[in-house]
Amino acid sequence: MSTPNLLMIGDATDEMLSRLTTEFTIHRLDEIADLDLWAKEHGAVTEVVMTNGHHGIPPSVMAALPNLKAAAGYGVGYDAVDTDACVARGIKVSHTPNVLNGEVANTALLLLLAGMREFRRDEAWARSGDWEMQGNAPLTRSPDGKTIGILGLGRIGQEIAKRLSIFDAKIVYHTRSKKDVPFDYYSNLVEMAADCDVLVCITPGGASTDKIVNREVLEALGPEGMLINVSRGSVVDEAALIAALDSGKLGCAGLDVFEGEPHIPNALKTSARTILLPHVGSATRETRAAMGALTVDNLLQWKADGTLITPIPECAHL
Ligand code: A2R
Repeated sequence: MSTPNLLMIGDATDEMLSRLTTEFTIHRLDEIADLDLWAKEHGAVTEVVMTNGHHGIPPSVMAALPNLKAAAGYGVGYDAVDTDACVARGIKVSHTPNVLNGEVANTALLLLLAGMREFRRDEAWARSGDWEMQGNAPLTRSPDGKTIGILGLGRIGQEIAKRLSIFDAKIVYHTRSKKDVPFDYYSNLVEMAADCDVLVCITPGGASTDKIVNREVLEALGPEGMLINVSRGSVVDEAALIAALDSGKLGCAGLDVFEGEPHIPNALKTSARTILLPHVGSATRETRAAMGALTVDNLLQWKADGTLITPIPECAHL
């Protein structure tokens, strides 16, 4: 059986590797000391790469692989991939939609509850002895019956809306085009933020959403408002977020993603108004296994017939 080259950008789980090693000859980018030298021997005969939402396909790899035909991404977001360049070269790209919807929605709910019920403070109150020394912890806010705005009502956004129904929340949303859903639509994000207790960001990253949550949106959300970001760090203007939290113009923020991750600004780390997670929206064993399986399925299908199971929309015609 032939085992074509596969260039692996970033990591893979043991389960993924055990399925891939019998089908491909794997070259790991992080083990290649000199890419130009490697490319002289392997570049022209390497037609497929595996990558993830963080690394995308670096320009150096695009240049080193003149006959690249397919790229399988582990993750649903692909803003790190230059899709125009891929389409221009006829490179098919896949991602892993749907299999992580529930988990990312769970993460949004975790941040919502932790923020409104001040989980960090109350947990410390119980642990530190403050309860005995100072008495009962101050009251918090209930998530029940609040107005929750969802920025981006796609696969994951709709799952978040479904799970929020347990709080009897009023759901509203902002996207570029109105959807056929039983929720109020706002064509203006600032106006929606002004009417919301909580704003949940779950759009893709990239140019069209860059810093879409700006000072105006954050201040419209207001001193009692909560921002939740489980999309991409680029969607929120981080400097404006820090200023809004520091001045009390925004109540609190639950963040899984950051502009310069894995770096998190100190102002966010030290703020009592933030709940922070290290980009773990989909990071459970079960969900990562499903994402890994779909990534490998895409690679095996490409090897079998040159097609992908879950191509990104931009490449679906290729
Ligand atoms: O705008 P529309 O009508 O295309 O709706 C999409 C919305 N969206 C935007 N909303 C406002 N302004 C924009 N510039 C904008 N661009 C896109 O985001 C749609 O409702 C939603 C994306 O939904 P899906 O494509 O189904 O993505 P999915 O699977 O929900 O994942 C969203 C993102 C990933 O790209 C990762 O960055 C992250 O969640 O894990």
